[in-house]
Amino acid sequence: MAIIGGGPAGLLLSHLLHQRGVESVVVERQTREYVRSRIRAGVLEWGSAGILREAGLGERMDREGRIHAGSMVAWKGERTFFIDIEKHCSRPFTAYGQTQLQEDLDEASDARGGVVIEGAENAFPHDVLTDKPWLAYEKNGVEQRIDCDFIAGCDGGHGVSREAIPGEVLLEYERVYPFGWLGILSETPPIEHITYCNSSRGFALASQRNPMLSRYYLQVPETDSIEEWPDHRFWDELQKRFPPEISDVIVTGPSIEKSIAPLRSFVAEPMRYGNLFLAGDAAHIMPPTGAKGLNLAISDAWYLSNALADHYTTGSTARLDEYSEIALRRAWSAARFSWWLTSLLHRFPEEGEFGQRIQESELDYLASSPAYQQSIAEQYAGLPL
Ligand code: FAS
Ligand code: PHB
Repeated sequence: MAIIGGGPAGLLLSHLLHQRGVESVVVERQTREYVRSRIRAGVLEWGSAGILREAGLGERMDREGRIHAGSMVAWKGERTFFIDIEKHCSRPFTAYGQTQLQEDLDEASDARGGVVIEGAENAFPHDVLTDKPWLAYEKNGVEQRIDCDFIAGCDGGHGVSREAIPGEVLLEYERVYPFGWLGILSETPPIEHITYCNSSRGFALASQRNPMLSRYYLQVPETDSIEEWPDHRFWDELQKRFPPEISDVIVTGPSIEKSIAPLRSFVAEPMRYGNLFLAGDAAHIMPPTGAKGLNLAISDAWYLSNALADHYTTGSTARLDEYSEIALRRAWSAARFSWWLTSLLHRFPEEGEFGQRIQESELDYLASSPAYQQSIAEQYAGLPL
């Protein structure tokens, strides 16, 4: 298999295929250092952690990751409520950064002699409707070709794989949100719980990477730049959005990373075209609110590697034929939950004060309803694979 993209989806797919006796080559546009430098996700669902452990990739995650029984929600500048995922569905999640996972995947690839071609330019799938597809790319200006049985497009939200699917076949669904997430990393002790905050000033999130590395986010207008957000302004605004019982325990410090991520929901159908398969952000983009993007990349890689292993061992194409339907069912479930949680927790100016009060009322109801908590807990924890 030829895999375009050496992010979590591509490297995990390559690792899982190797374990199933299927050979693959990964072509990655950037260097591994650059890929690691992108600060992204921080939450692994129960199912994702299980896949990584089963694949022999869980040792550092279990050592450095932190298992959380649930997440905290704060609203109205005064109310807080702990959504007890452990109690409601016995599938606690693990706080473990995507950067660490990328390092683990790189290390596993090196250990197994994985072939990852960095600095690969102009990769593009060819003849995907034949049984002899091939991948073209350039390395140091020299054109290269990989003849293969299948091609996986794991090239993220701005990759090229989708372009190999004709416009009359490809269906794209998108919702763009009028704001972004300004995120910082600081070498400070995080607060205990991952805490989501609905405030009339805008959304805020407190997260973590390790006992001395905190991750915080603020909803900011999509037109903002990081230059407009010096550290003192970030910390001041963050503490204004959280209730005092939380803002009083936030330890501030200099940021060591600062970036703004746009928010959008995107799903492309189908996730298969002939012998080209899409996985991860190449097929779907989630607003990070629900912490689903990375987890979907993991489940796509797991579904696809199992389907390919089935094909090579039994000759059956049944699971390959159902890959797109199964992966899309999970992607749309995550897209709905991520859209709903984004709509509940962020400030939408066009919704006015009525919209703010409706959100606060829904959070009041959440705090009062075990049934509602159960529903949110099982969706946040991740539905069974
Ligand atoms: P990735 O984008 O990680 O990897 C794709 C790889 O393909 C990249 O390394 C890229 O260099 C390479 N590539 C692209 N085009 C190529 C080409 N033509 N040829 C060769 N290689 C090519 N998810 C969460 O759950 N929580 C979060 O807080 C969160 N924050 C995010 C912030 C940002 C700014 C972004 C962009 C995403 C965030 N995500 C978050 C989602 C993120 O974690 C993705 O879901 C995850 O990286 C998906 O992994 P991949 O599908 O491997 O895509
Ligand atoms: C993170 O730690 O980056 C994180 C945590 C929870 C989210 C999104 C991002 O929902």
